[in-house]
This record gives sequence, C-alpha cells and structure tokens, in this order.
Amino acid sequence: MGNATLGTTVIPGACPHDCPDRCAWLVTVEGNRAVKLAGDPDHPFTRGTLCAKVNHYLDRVYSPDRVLHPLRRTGAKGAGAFERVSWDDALHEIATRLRQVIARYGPTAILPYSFSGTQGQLQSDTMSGRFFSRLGATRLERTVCGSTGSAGVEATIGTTVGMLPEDLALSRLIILWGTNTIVTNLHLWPIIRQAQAAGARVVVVDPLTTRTAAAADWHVRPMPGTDAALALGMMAVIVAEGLHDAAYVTEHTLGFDALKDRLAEYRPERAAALTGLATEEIIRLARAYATTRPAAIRVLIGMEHHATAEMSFRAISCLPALIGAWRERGGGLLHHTMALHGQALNGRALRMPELAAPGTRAVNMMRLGQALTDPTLDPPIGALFVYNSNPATTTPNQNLVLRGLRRDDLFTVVHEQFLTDTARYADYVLPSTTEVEHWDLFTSWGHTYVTLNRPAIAPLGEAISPTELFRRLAARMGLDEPYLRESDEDLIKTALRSDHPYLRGVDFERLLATGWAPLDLPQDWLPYATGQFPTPSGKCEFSSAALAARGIDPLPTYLPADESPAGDPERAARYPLTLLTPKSALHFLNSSYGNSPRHLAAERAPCLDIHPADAAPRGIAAGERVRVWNDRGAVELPARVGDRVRPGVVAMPSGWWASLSPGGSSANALTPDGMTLWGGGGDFHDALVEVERVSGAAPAPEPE
Ligand SMILES: Nc1nc2c(c(=O)[nH]1)N[C@H]1C(S)=C(S)[C@@H](COP(=O)(O)OP(=O)(O)OC[C@H]3O[C@@H](n4cnc5c(=O)[nH]c(N)nc54)[C@H](O)[C@@H]3O)O[C@H]1N2
Ligand SMILES: Nc1nc2c(c(=O)[nH]1)N[C@H]1C(S)=C(S)[C@@H](COP(=O)(O)OP(=O)(O)OC[C@H]3O[C@@H](n4cnc5c(=O)[nH]c(N)nc54)[C@H](O)[C@@H]3O)O[C@H]1N2
Ligand code: SF4
Ligand SMILES: [Mo]
Repeated sequence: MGNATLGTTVIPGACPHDCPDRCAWLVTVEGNRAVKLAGDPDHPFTRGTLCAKVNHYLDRVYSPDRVLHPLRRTGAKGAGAFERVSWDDALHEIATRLRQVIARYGPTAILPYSFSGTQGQLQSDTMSGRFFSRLGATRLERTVCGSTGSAGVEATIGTTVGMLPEDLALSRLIILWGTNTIVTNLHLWPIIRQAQAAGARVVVVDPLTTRTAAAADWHVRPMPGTDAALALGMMAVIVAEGLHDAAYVTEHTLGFDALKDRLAEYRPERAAALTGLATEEIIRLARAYATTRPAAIRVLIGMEHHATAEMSFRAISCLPALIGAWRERGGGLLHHTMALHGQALNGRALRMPELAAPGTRAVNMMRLGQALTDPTLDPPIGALFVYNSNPATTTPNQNLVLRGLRRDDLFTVVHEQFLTDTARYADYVLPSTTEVEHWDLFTSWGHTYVTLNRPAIAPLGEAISPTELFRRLAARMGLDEPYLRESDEDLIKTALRSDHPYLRGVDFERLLATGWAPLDLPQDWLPYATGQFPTPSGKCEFSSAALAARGIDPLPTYLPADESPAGDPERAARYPLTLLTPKSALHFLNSSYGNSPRHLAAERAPCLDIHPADAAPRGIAAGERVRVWNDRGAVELPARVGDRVRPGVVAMPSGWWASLSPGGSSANALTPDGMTLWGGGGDFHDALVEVERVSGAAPAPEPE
C-alpha cells in the first residue's frame, strides 16, 4: 500500500460517515486523480465491501454539484443565488461580522452547529471546538444521536460497552431491538447470518417491517415508544416462572427485590395492553430469551427518539443480568464500542475541553428552530456557523428551523461539500474537502479497529478541510495561540499519545503503513461474567441511587410520551396516527446523497406506509397521493398501503431534501422538537399526524 507502480498509487483511508461500520477503503490514484475506491479486503470487520451509498463515493468527490469556491449570497435567503468570491474576501468579511456580533451581544451570540458529516477525530469538531471555545461562543449540545440510549444503558450497567460485535456469531438467540441492521449496520449482518446458519434464532423488535425484520425468524411489532413496557413484561414472566439466574442476580445485581415489586405492575396482560402485542407473544418471547444460551440483545439508535426512551434502554439493559446472559461469550448486550476507543485515545488533548469556560451558555441541537426564533433568548443568536451538518433537513420541526434561517438579522456561514438545503440560507458558503482530500483518524461505534485516513489527492478547487478552515479563521481574527495552529499530522499524533493498554502497539507509523489497527483488548472478552460493572455499586443496577438523587424513578418503568395516544388523548383525537421517520432509505446517509442523481434514482420516491385498516376509512388506495399533516407542517407523497406498518402507525423515510421533494417539505416538517426524559436527545419519533387523500391527484404506480 502506498507503493507507486507505473504511476499508480493505492492510499488507505476510511469511510467518514456516521455509521457504526467504519469501513476501511483503498483509493487508487493516477496522477492527482482518484480512479478507484474500494473496500480494504484485509480489514477483518468490513472485509472489502462498502455499501450501496458509498460504493460510488468518487462520484461525490467529482460531482459537478460540489461547492469548490467560497460563495456569497446575492439573492433572498433560501433562493440559492450566490456569487463566487475569493477566500481572502470571505474570511475578511466573516471575521468582521463575527467581531461585530461579539461587540454588540457578546460571544455567546455565536452558535456553532455541527454533527456527523464526518466522524473523524480531526475533521468532526477538533479545531472548530477549540476555536469556538476560545471565542466563548454558545456551546452546542450534540444530542441527536446516541445520548438518550447511552443514558439509559449507562444508568444500568455503568457503560455502553458490552459484548463485542464478533461474538454475535456465538449467540443462539439474537434480539435486534429497534435496529435495522441490513440498512444501517450492514457489516454486522454476515455475523448474524453466521449465527443463524449455526441454528440461532433472530428476533426483530420493531413497529415496522424493515428489510431486517423481513429477514428475521420472528418479528415482534410493538407500538412505538412502548419498549420499556415490553421489557418489563418479559421480566415479569421470567421472574414469575423462575427462569431468572438467581445466583447471578444475587451476586451481581442491585435492587432485585424492589424490581420484583415493580414487575407486579407489568403482568403480561398489562404489558400487552400497553404495547399492543398479544399477551401470548410476550410470554413466548420471555421464555425463548430466558431459556436459550447464549442470548444476545442488539440495540442501536432508532428507538432513542421517543420522549421516554431512556427508560426503554434502561429496562432492556436489565434483561441480560436477570438471566445471567453475561456469563458466556455470545450473551449480553451489544450497544456501542465507541467508549473503548474513547478510553484508548487521548481525546482530552485533542479536543481540549478545558478551553470552554464553565457556565458558558448551551443550546441543545434538537431545539435549533426554537433557539433561532425565540424572542426572549438573551443574547439572541446573531451568527450561526454550520459545518458537518444539514439541519434544514435533519433537525426536527423543519418549518421552525427554516423560519429561523430566514431571519434577516442572522449572519449564517455554512462549510459544505454541496449546496444543501441549509447552505441555501447562508450568507457565505465555504467549500469543504471530502474524505479523499484530507487527513483524519477514526474510531468506530460498531467495531474495535482504529483507522487512519490519508489524503489521496490534493483538494479540488479551493476546498479546504474543517481543521484548515478554523486555523485560517482563527488567524484572521488575530488569535495566535499555538493550539489554534496545530497541523493535522500533529493532531493525529496528539490523539495517539496515550498510555492506555488498548492502544498498545498502535502509533502513527504503524497506521501509515497499514491503514488500520485493532485495539489491544483482552483475549476473552467477558467483561461482566463475574459482575464488575462500572456502576457506583459495581453491580448491574436494577435500582439506581444515582437516578433517585436526580429525582428520577430509581427503577425501570414505562412512561408514555407527551405526544402519544396515551400521553395526549386530545391531540391524538386530532392526529390519530403515530409517524415514524427512520433511516429506511438504503441509498442515503441521513441527508447525505439526497442530492445525488444516482442515489435518488435508486431510491425512487419517498412514500407513506399506511395499513389498510387506516387507509380504507380515509378512502386511500395504493399509490394515491396523500397529505400527511399536523400543527407543524405537511408533506405530500404517494401512499403504499400494506402491512409494513401496524394499524395506528404510519412511516416515511427521513433524509429527503425538502427542496427536492414535491410540495417542498420532507419528513422533519412533521416531527416534534421536544426533549427526552433525561438524556437530552430528541423525541422526533413521537410525531402524531393525520393523513388525507389529495383529491384530484392521479394515482402513481405503487412504489416498490
Ligand atoms: N426524522 C428524522 N430525523 C433525523 C433522523 C431520523 O432517523 N429521522 N436521524 C437523526 C440522526 S441519528 C442523525 S445522526 C442526524 C444526522 O444529521 P446530520 O449531521 O445533519 O447528517 P447529514 O444529513 O449526513 O449531513 C451531514 C452534512 O455534512 C456534510 N459533510 C460531510 N463531510 C464534511 C466535511 O468534511 N466537512 C464539512 N464542512 N461538511 C461535511 C455533508 O455534505 C452533509 O450535508 O439526523 C437526525 N435526524
Ligand atoms: N443506509 C443508512 N445507514 C445508516 C444511516 C442512514 O441514514 N442510512 N444512518 C446512520 C446513523 S446516523 C445511525 S444513528 C444509525 C441508526 O441505526 P438504526 O438505529 O438501526 O436505524 P434507525 O432507522 O434510526 O432506527 C431503527 C429502527 O428503529 C425503529 N423504531 C423506531 N421507534 C421504535 C420504538 O419505539 N421501538 C422499537 N422497538 N423500534 C423503534 C424504526 O422503525 C427503525 O426501523 O444508522 C447509520 N446507518
Ligand atoms: S456508510 Fe457505513 S457501511 Fe457504508 S461504507 Fe461507510 S462505514 Fe461502510
Ligand atoms: Mo445517528
């Protein structure tokens, strides 16, 4: 690798997307042109395959739609009219405008907004983080993904680290609980298939018949947001029938007696009423789970996005300890591997969290629309700086976000690869490199390999990386601290400067030579076979004093969401259907690729899944155009009538750009921007909606 033969070089790198798989790839370069990009066949986890989204990453790099020069807005916000300007002019005016905002309102009037365009240790939020902390800008709480589930799991087992993904091959029962593995976590699927071939049963718990649910042996379809009731119902059956592991429970858990009392409220009949499942199915699932060894539960993200989802994750993560599943490999809970990388790398030195003054104002990213439009916010947001994110598409309550972005007195800068729906509202759009044009270092939330990304080609046009942007902007603003000038290679070395045993043998030189390296984890990964949970008590906490101290129920419990049929019957009378907007678009990565002609053609058009029992009374036939609406907005699209959804639930994919959607709105026009119970995430899967046929519209052929 990296050797030149006949003018051709192969450069190792990594897919930067917000995806647990973190594929290692190899880029073939001729001259300064990348001519081929393919998975690295030697990578033990991703084994040389990429996915339907990223197989054509070079189309993205060389797309005629790339933003390759700084642009200044010439038309109305949102109109998409821009003129090309020099970097010098752009940086000068941006620095001047930021200084003016600071002079008028103070630094917290600046709001940086970013998320997961790249998950690289450098380019996601390192130099930008240092820069905005140094300025004293408002802190962004980045909670759209991961925080809610993690809060629930950590309250129970003290960490998000459980089983290793490879060990699913040893499982004999695998419950994929609220995750669509085939679409969102493709490289885990062969491991699950291997277990299946060896006799394992695969269960999917999901209100929707996803591709993964269709490939499972058993699909359990609860009402959205009711998983805590299902898990508690299962526990009630397990304990009532004496199927729990009494020895493990006694030695390695805390609060079993209190839990037992709580379970009296979740007899299977009641759990059935709360979840919309049959009593018999809950009993069967509980028995199968408690009597099959080894038994694994895989949770990921989609289930997070309900107002009380912390409790769902908390209740589910009690199950493995109750049946002693942690005793053997192939048993336990698989959530994230990210914390292993977090322990290994020197993230503190990289991100320098100490630069943020204690008490600096924070805005939760789920509430962007509110923050931009709240007349009482003091100081108001005067400048918005977006990078690595497309909030006009991915943030809930889209119409409120757009209203904020339209504000004349808001100065908006967007660093992007494409003219996204967010970038269209910017005063300045700045061109960003893609992954083959910049350095980075990658962890993974789905496996245990560290990956280095080397630039394979020089940046196209005048594109620069996020680290370079914030180095240049800092210099332009007269900030000359050395940490605002650190080079990319030095930043990588800083991150790797760690004594942690997991990072033994991994250094810059090795990564340069090989592209990736495994974390050095203990051979037999059985972290909680003999307890030793990293909780305050060292046990799996069925009852949590730490939660009680925060005024939260110390025991797992089911609570209906505010915006749910059980939580707000009055609203549900107006909007009787629960809308899910998951990542079911196989060819999009959140909103990335939502403008790529190839990906759009493969995706065809978005459609609304609706059950015949809900379609019939509304006079909706297959393929007919429907309007889905609530107080926040409306989306028009064709209906797909069938049992992919259960009665009472409708679904449409997220990720579609409003500007490219018929009717000019996409899924997040309908979603709420409330917050979850105590993890700080968003509740956008709690959307209640009504659906009607659009009269006069000709039926389209039913989408596939
Ligand atoms: N309704 C609904 N909404 C959702 C979700 C859902 O399931 N349903 N999922 C949520 C989840 S889990 C997540 S993680 C979020 C993700 O939301 P976002 O973080 O907004 O993710 P993307 O839509 O992929 O947008 C990332 C943007 O970063 C840009 N980008 C990529 N690389 C770079 C780079 O190197 N530099 C710069 N400057 N830009 C770059 C890309 O071009 C892209 O436009 O969406 C959330 N929103
Ligand atoms: N192709 C593709 N892959 C991706 C992404 C993408 O956009 N496209 N995004 C990446 C990102 S950012 C993330 S966070 C991951 C997410 O990976 P996943 O968590 O696997 O994906 P989601 O689509 O968010 O949600 C998974 C499932 O949760 C279900 N669900 C929703 N509410 C509930 C509930 O209350 N209970 C239960 N049991 N299930 C529920 C949804 O119906 C959905 O099928 O995927 C990553 N991979
Ligand atoms: S999006 Fe995920 S599966 Fe696709 S190439 Fe990137 S890391 Fe691999
Ligand atoms: Mo995510």
